[in-house]
Order: sequence, then structure tokens, then C-alpha cells
Amino acid sequence: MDLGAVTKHSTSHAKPSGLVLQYGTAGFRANAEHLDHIMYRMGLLAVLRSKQTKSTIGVMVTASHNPEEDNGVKLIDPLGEMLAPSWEEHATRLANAEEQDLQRVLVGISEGEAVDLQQEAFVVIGRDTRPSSEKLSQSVIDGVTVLGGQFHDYGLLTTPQLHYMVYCRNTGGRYGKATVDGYYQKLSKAFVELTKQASCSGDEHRSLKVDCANGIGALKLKEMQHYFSQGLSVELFNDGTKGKLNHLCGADFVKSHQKPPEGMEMKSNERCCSFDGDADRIVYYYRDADGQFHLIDGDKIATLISSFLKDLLSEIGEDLNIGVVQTAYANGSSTRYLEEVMKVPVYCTKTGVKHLHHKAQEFDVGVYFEANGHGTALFSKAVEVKIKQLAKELEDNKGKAAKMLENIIDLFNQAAGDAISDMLVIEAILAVKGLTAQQWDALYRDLPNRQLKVKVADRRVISTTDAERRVVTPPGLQEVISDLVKKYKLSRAFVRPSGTEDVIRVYAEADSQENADSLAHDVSLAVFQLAGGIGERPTPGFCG
Ligand code: 16G
Ligand code: MG
Repeated sequence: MDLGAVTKHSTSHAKPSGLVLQYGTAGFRANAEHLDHIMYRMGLLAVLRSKQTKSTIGVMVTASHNPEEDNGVKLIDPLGEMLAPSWEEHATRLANAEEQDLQRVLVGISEGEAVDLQQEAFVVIGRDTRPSSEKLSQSVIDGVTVLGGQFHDYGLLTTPQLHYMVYCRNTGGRYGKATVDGYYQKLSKAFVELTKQASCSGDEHRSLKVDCANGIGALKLKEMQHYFSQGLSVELFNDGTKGKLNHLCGADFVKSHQKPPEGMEMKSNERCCSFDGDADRIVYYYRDADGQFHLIDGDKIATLISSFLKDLLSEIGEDLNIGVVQTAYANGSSTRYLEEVMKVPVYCTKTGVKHLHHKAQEFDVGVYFEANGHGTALFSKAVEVKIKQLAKELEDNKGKAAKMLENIIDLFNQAAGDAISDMLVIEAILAVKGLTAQQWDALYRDLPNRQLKVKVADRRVISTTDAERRVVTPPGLQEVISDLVKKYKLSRAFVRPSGTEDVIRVYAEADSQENADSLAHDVSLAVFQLAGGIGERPTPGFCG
């Protein structure tokens, strides 16, 4: 390690003294102006991680659904997964080291992790369409090169595409070709083959309206659409030519405001969906004949997918287990439907994709989705091999089911939740089953719910247990919440510190919207009073 060079280059990526940032749920996020030193240092860290794992590591520059002025960065581990937790801690320490401590912290990480400095390092880099992203990704490259790492800069990519590239590169091309074209071809081929099986069930030409949040999803879908146009035509809105990234549009806006994005013309009963700013989340929606808006969120996506997979798995009859993983935000109706009607086991983990992903890997087939639309399905290697073998050997119904599963495996991005891949899976399932968005939506009715935010002096005063469903500290808060919940029917509420914003999040659901709002408000007040609220007290009707 040329520590002199590290320090010398660091002066042109100087850390504003005193600035402290955390590697949060999905990496660092802040106003883009505060991130130059973070990018340089994550370049350094990616090299150490690459040497340690003897694998390619990814660095993605994006702040997902955050406002355009923000940016962020996260590292991608060898199998396309989120960075290991112990390295998140290294990332935070390295990011916050003052200039004079940088060398010491870097050496500390390298020695503590027994990194072989002679080992080669390779880092792949991607970025979203934010105006700040290009310059920030140059700073990552500076960090990589100063430690002697090799790199490939993919330029503009969706976050899941970079996960895919990392996974391909570390599995010797078996998963797919590590190029954008390789990604388009792999997914489109699987999609077109799957939907061919639908043509026997009276196929009409399928079309879908897509709100791209004025982000990278628009660019990539434009490039990709001719690959799958035989099966689906997409009409793009908020494609970045006019509007501002994530502003009044995108999956996060639609889910949290439960209304359509600006800039999209919706006729009644047309199927529409929204991506977020880096295209790793998707939600669906439509307007009914009375003009009423209906949201089809990640929970309903998980239900559609797991029900389809469960039927195919029972058709091939190999006693393969399927599990669904959700978080506390999953609508109570979805959990009840999955467990009681579909008889599928459901598990709850903490918020954040890494937790869901990890749990889903315990099953032969693990479907995970957050209510906000981030998710995918994972197939164990043994299941994949079995299915491919059956698909090759059999011509009967079992063989047909195996062929469909084979295509589904190829169509899902197994490295990360992916709006483009999920969209194609959903469109294929709807086509094969001959379902409209309304029929899909009618599987169950969501319980009315409300999410609020409360500002507190220090959000770390709230700690939780039981997959964030119960509060441990401050003492007494859980008892108050439990008493409030008892006042309503079909009710549930929980609070947790956000991993991406300096706030406490409050979630409540109940038998009516009025009751859900009132419960959310009461719980917000309790948080404000018992957890050191600052600023204005929550008032009824306040929609944080
Ligand atoms: C990040 C997470 C997302 C989670 C959200 C929660 C990833 C890739 N993204 O966007 O899964 O739902 O944070 O945000 O893990 P919060 O902690 O502010 O509620
Ligand atoms: Mg995102």
C-alpha cells in the first residue's frame, strides 16, 4: 500500500472536518456536496474488500429515491449481495477518519481483516443519472487506482444491473454475460419464452405504462424494449427529458402518497407501474371505472409471484419448500392471505434488503418483498439444477411446469430486487394466468394504514426487537403503544428509527382509514413525548 499516495490524493478529496456520516441501510446518503471524500474512501475500501475476497467488488453511486440534490454510495459483495455487516463498520470508520488518521484507519482495517496486499483487486463501478454522479464516480476511481486496483467503469446503470455484473463476473460467466447487452438478452429471452406459453390462453397484445421517476430506469428500458417487444410494449413516462428525478413521481412517491405520479396519463383500468430513481423498486396501480386509484404494492407482488411459483412447484411434485419473507410494513391482510389462504409460510425480518435476502436464502425457493416494492425470488442451486434437468427430460405437464420455472429463474435477478426484472416477471405471470390488474388486486383487500415521521433529538434512543415490531427502549413506550393498539379493531402499530433519514418512523393499521390515522397520530405523540421529540408536536391530520 502506497500510504503516501493515499494521503496525497486525499487532499483533493478532503473530508470536511467534523462531518460524521454512517453507512446506513443502503450505504451512505447525504447531500451530494458532502460526499466527495466518502467516494474516494469507498474506492480505497473496495480495493481492500476485493483483495480480501479475491473477487470483483461493485461500487454503485446513487441515492435511489432521495431528492436529486442528494447522492450516495454502496458497495456490492462478490455474489451481488449487500456488503457484509463487519465491513459496513469499516466503511463508517474509514469515512469518518479525519485526514491525519486516514492512514492509520486504513492499515487497521487491512491488518484486522488479514488482507493480502499482494493480491490483485478489481472493482466495477456504476452510477445513476444524478448531475453529481459522474464527478463522484471519478472520485471512487481515484480511490481505486491510488491503491493499485484495476477497475471497469460501466457508467450509467441501474443499481440491480451493477449487482448482476458483479454476480456474473464472480461466477465465471455461468450466471450470464457481464455486459448490459448480456443482461438484456438473458432477461428478454426468458420473458419471451414464458409469454409464448401464454399465447394458448387467448393472448391480446399487452401494453404497460411505466413511470420511470425521471431516472436511470428510463434510459435502460428504452435500450431494452426492442428485445422483448414481441411480448410487451411499454410506454414510458417521466423519462428524464423534462422533469426532476423522483420529484412527484416514482415508486416511493406513489407508495407513500397512495396516488398516481404527476406526468402520467391514466385511463380507467390501464395497468401502470412506477420505478424508483435507481430502478430497484416497482409498484403497480390502476384507476377503476369510477376513477378511484388502486395501489398494488410489494406485498401484492409477493402474493402474485409466490402463488404462481407454488402452483408450478406442486405441478412438478418434488416436495420443494417455498417461503415468503416480509417486514413489519407488510400489510396485515397480505400476511393473513399468504398464511391462511395460500398456506405458505411467512417470515418477518428487519427493514432493509440485506435482511430479507439473507432469510430468503434459507428456502428452496424464497420470495422476498418489502411493501415499498423492493424484492425478488431466490432459487437454491440444488433446485435450479433439478428444475433444469426435469425441463430437459420430460415432455408432459411436469416438464412444461419445469420449463416455465426454468425461464422464471432466468428472469428474476437473483442478485438483487430489480424493477425491470420484476416487471417482466409480473407481466409474464399476468399473461400466463390471463389476469387483469383488477383481478390481481382483488386477491385481498389492504387494511387501511398510515405512516408518519417524528423528529427526535437522537433517534438512537429507540431500539427495537422482534423484527422491529416491538420497542425495547425508551422504557414504557411499548406499553403505551400496546394500549393504544387495543383501542381499535384489526389494529397494529410499531415505530423504528429510520436507517436513511434522521427521523423515527411510525406505522399503524386498523379497520378504517380514520382509525389508522388516529392510531398513527396517537403513537406519534407517544414517541414525541417519550423519545425526546423536537420541533412541533404532532397534530391530528398531520401527514409527516
Ligand atoms: C433503503 C433500503 C430499503 C428500505 C429503506 C428503509 C436497500 C437496498 N434499501 O432504501 O430496503 O426499505 O431503506 O428506509 O436495502 P428507512 O430506514 O428510512 O425507513
Ligand atoms: Mg432504490
